[in-house]
Amino acid sequence: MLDKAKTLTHGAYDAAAASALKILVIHTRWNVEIVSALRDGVLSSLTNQYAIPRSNIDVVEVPGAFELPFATKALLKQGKYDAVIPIGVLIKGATVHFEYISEAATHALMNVGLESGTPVIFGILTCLTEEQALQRAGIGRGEEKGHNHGIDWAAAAVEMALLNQGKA
Ligand code: DLZ
Repeated sequence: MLDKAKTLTHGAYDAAAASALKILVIHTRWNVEIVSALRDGVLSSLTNQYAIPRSNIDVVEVPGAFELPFATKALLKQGKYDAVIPIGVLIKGATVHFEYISEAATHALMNVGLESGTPVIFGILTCLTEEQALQRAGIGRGEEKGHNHGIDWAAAAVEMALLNQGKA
């Protein structure tokens, strides 16, 4: 089976430029166990794979996925970040809440990235069940733990930040 992580991992890149990047991670307090695993996947990949010092990475919390676009836009005004990784988990429930928040947050995050000129990664899992979300955070309950998508989001953030700096 195709290793999904590999499809998002770039080839040769400017390692020195990557290690100097300043990254903003914003995560929700909803679905905290899954979100924490994704956040830790992001942080571990940025610091270990790309040698970005932890002091170059700010981590901010917001209530839920709906707040991620506003927080991204507000914090980008500081002008100090090369990329933003907003992290949230939406799990389909009995109402149409899921559809509204998924669609609104997805479009708004895309717009913040395009309007600000700073890469904003799509770090929201939109899942039909909790087990799907656990699998995508690498903490599945069964024998198969799944793959932590935070690793892919870190790779995407580094790749897009370097591209934005003309160092891709
Ligand atoms: C209200 C709500 C619901 C039902 N589900 C989720 C969810 O699965 N994941 C998530 O991140 N946030 C959820 N929220 C909260 C909204 O995103 C938002 O924080 C509140 O509606 C306040 O604006």
